[in-house]
Amino acid sequence: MKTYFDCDPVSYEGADSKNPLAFKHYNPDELVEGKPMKEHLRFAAPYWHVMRNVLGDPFGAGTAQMPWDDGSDSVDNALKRVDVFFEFLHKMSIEFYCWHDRDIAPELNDLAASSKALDAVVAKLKDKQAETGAKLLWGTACLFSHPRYAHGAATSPDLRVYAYAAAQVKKAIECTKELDGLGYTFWGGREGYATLLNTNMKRELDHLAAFLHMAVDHAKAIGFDGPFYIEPKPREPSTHQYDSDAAACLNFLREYDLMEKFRLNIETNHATLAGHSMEHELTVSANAGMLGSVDANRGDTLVGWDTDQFPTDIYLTTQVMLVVLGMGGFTTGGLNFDAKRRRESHEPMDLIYAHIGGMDAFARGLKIAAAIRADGRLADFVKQRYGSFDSELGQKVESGKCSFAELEKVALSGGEPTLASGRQEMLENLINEFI
Ligand code: XUL
Ligand code: CO
Repeated sequence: MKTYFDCDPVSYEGADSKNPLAFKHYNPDELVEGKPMKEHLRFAAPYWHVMRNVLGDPFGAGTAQMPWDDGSDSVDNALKRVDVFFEFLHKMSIEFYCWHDRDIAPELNDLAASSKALDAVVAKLKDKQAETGAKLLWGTACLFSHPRYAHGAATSPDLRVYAYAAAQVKKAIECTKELDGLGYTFWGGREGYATLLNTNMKRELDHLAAFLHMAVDHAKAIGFDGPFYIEPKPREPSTHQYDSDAAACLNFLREYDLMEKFRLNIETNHATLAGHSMEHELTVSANAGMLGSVDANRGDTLVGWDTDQFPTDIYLTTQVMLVVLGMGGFTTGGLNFDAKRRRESHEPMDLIYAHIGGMDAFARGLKIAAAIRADGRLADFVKQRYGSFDSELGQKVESGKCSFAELEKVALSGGEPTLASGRQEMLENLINEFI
């Protein structure tokens, strides 16, 4: 069979290798904290960026060379892409992947025709999964590209659009189940508004919640057990998106009684667009027991939009892996590279280099995070910082059994508290000992 990526499968050669087509740090079977790296990291490739992103930007057309693609919306072309994608997964040793319905199959003239096309591609994906062992990390429906969703999908003011979106999600969940997908994602790019002048926010949120409850019911009806993920993002394409950050999503899920089936899928570039660090968003999610999966990428501080670049910053990957190890690792989720090459990196081989970089950066982050945990000084410092709450009185506060009157007595008799240093700089030095 013709191959499209001009290299052997990428393998681990160690930190001294100068081979740009080798892993320097990602050694899939190497044990970290007693578990193989590949099981910690659970890398996934996104079909939309790997196969469908033409690398356009708001100022210019696409540049990506896709010698396998005839540029048509035919089912044949869609089926051909599947072979190329699985060649890519194999060469990268990436075991998981993710898709939107409209990435893998074309949107045709009517819904029934689009669904039929989807069935044909899903059948081929199923065969390829069986042949290679690759697994679907999550599926999702694209409810943001087509003009019908200009005013939103599950928050559209037009019930006919809402129904269309429901039908699309119903089918996408069924396809996810057909492929033994481990989860299903909702990212609401158009679920928000451009102006509040024309928007009834309360009604839109009620509609969104009703939509998600119907999704939960349908998953139950067809026996799809995996979690649903909500992926927070504050804006782009909408001016404001309702799933703006992890805290807003958690509030929404709690308010509408959706906590049970949902987890969060946290993406780096969305965190930073929300004015948070990735570490913050992951910590908020993990503290609520709701961190499900990660879209691993990064933004560019000098460019204002969601550039979806590959993660290469070891400090960032260390922070991510500290939270992931801290919560005991992924269960259904993983690290999906929701990342694309720069417009100038237009050759198929650039996909290989890009993913090698992301995988090596996370392998290093994993090893560093594990070393920091084994060392223990960081965790000890944080534990001691809250030590006063380990006292009898502190435990009374934490268990909700204390009163203001009791605390007032302590304050009156204790004098002015002497504060301990937060030692931020010392801790930053400590982290750098490992990086
Ligand atoms: C958009 C984004 C999406 C979701 C899936 O910013 O991250 O690709 O991950 O719809
Ligand atoms: Co994403």
